[in-house]
Amino acid sequence: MAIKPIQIAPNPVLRKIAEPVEIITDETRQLLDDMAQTMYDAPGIGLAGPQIGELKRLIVMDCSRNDEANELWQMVNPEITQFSEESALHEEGCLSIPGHNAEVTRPIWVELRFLDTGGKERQIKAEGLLAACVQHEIDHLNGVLFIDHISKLKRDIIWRKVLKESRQS
Ligand code: GNR
Ligand code: NI
Repeated sequence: MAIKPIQIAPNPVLRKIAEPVEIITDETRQLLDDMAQTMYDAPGIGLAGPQIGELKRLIVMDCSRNDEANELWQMVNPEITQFSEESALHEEGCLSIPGHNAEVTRPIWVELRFLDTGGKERQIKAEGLLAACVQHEIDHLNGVLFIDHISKLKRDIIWRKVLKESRQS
């Protein structure tokens, strides 16, 4: 297991489309374990491949509360197959846009299909924070960031600060 450096905006890798994983090997599982360790270390509730510079359709999530047992999800090629008509606002942040948060409107539940670490196809319905998180992570696989879901005014304010911070570091 290893903690990998998290890529920060405006790094262009965060705007690329990640490639599906054709075969799940020990290397894939190693990468998913490194992603989990990186997520827990950050700490965050989710992490997608492009955030550690790996343009592969891999995500990890753990939305359990601090007083609950860990609930680690490791997903290969996740796809949303259905989403609720009803939406809700959630405060979101992103490890690749540190220090900035915004309220994002998203469907309150999604059904998704993915391969687990053994290559088995699984289908689940995600609700609550897990639903918001999985949509945020799948967005990363498509080069989309949470700021793309907010008003242009708010996005421009955050983006100006992101650019300024990147020049200072
Ligand atoms: O740690 C994170 N918190 C979070 C809060 C609300 C909705 C989504 C997230 S994901 C984020 C970690 C991250 O950047 N994942 O890509
Ligand atoms: Ni993120």
